[in-house]
Amino acid sequence: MSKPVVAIVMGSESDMPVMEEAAKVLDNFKIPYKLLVASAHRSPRLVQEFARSAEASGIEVIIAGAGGAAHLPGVIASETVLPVIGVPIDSSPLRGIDALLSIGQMPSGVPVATMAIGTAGAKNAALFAIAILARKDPVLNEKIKRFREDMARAIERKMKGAPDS
Ligand code: RP5
Repeated sequence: MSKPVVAIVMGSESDMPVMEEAAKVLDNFKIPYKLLVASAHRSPRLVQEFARSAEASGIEVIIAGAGGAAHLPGVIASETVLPVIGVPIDSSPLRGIDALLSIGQMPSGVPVATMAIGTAGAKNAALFAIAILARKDPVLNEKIKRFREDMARAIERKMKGAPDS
């Protein structure tokens, strides 16, 4: 099996149902990835070790999902220059609004790309990671174009079958 180029990190095992959606997209595009549960506050050493060694281990993009105070993507970004894509998880009583604001409001100097809350964000995080990888992979770039075309065609087909068309 080829070495992972994307890492999907999440703050808790309870984030897995959302973050699995990112993994499924990467599977469809045949992108090798690794999954890791590491919490910025419960297992900070693990997060630090992962982030510091990610670049040298061949990872090119990091997707980090967390709920609540959601400092995981920012903490990872503070320890690596790899692009970090944050996914706010709707795991708290505030339904992800807290995580969205926390991940989105990174002070200047250390960026985190912020996706939508929940499964849409997880899927888009994977597509965004693929778009980054595709900048130096023309075959992957074509796959993204085909994916977009297929998406448009599926909607067009549905509309053609709809009563008023
Ligand atoms: C965050 O706290 C995790 O990312 C998760 O979304 C949330 C709740 O974690 P658990 O209490 O379910 O482990 O750090």
